[in-house]
Amino acid sequence: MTADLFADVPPQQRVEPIADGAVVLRQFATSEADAILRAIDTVATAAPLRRMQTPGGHTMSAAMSCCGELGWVSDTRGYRYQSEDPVTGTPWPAMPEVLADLAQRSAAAAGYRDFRPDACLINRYEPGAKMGLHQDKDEQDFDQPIVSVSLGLPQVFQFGGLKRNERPERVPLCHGDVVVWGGPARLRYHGVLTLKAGTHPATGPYRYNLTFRRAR
Ligand code: MD3
Ligand code: FE
Repeated sequence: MTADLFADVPPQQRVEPIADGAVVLRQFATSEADAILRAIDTVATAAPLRRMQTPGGHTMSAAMSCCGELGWVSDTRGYRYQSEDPVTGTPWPAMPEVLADLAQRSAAAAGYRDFRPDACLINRYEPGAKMGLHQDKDEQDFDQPIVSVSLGLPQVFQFGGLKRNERPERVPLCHGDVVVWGGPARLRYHGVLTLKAGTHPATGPYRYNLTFRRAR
């Protein structure tokens, strides 16, 4: 008889402030991960993951899609939010309830009581993929936070200052981790280092990151 002594022990959820205005909710999404991944599959069936062009003519290494009223788009004309997917020419898929609900509960746990995202950007990283230091400033109201959810392989997040030249801190983000970025952290430079190869039971060779935004 080998009873599972830990069957009823909840995952190690912790709240870690990582900077003024930024809170990591470790393992906040772990119990919902499979439902979130099914929602990502549903979105990606209608709005395929694609590698976008940068205004400078490069191809991003992360594959992206969006759901919600607005989606973030990059091409040689610039960065913007728009209501249609340029690949299909149709509106982005609606934000699945499981995603909208998670975003709202995460923001509330960090003190933002009525966060109603109108855009969710889905990033999928394969080994070798990264995202260089940048600011998220295509949204209209910087008083609104951004909620990020990491799933699958771990990846090192880089968190810099308000100027590109400040040396970034490194924070590993793992399966189920949620981060809420608001207040003075909202316009800080950030990015992720190159994803190392591996296999995660839930996502295989990939890391997914969802970012929930209020674009308008
Ligand atoms: C700090 N994504 O989609 S998530 C992005 O892992 C993006 O895919 C990264 O940066 C990723 O724009 C990082 C963490 C994150 C997201 C948005 C932020 C940190 C942030 C906005 C402001 C400050
Ligand atoms: Fe970003």
